[in-house]
Amino acid sequence: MAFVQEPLPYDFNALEPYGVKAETFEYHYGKHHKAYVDNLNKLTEGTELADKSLEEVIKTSFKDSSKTGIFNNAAQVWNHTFFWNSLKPAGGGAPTGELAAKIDQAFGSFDKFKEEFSNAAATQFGSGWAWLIDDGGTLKVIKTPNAENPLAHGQKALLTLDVWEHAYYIDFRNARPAYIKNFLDQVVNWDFAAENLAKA
Ligand code: MN3
Repeated sequence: MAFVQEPLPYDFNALEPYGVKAETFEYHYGKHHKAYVDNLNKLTEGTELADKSLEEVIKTSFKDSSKTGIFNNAAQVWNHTFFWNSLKPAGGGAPTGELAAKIDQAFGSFDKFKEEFSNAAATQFGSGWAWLIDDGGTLKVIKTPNAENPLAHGQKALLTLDVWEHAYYIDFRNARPAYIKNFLDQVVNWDFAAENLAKA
């Protein structure tokens, strides 16, 4: 059974009014994300990993230095699907309920969280990801290089932002801070983060 690219949870042009062009999804979803899926299928075809879940492939290959290529592609497949869901049209605003309470508890306030998250996303040198995670009941902001993700470390991801240059070059050119601000102001999907927090 081959690994499949999950459908984008909205139309390519759904985020146009909120700072993210359809062209970004044509490249980022249509070419970059698709290439990770295609590469993963090529690398695992005919091996025992081909029949494992994507999550199992990520956890297994992360610990095996002979499987770096498989890890990189598998994690990038998962990371991008998670990232598409971390965005929504007319997103932004502030979380509510238990998620809001846990953010206040961990960071002091929502503004402090935004500061810490923005800082992590801006200072990830080169390619990588910024994450809000639930680490054994405590919320944390972390950044990871390249394809690395919380799943590989046994942590629960709540939300992510792709800070590879390919994620923002069409909309914001080299201005990563403007891309981060637009994410938090206009497209971040707090409903998705709250759903992840509620999962066992
Ligand atoms: Mn990307």
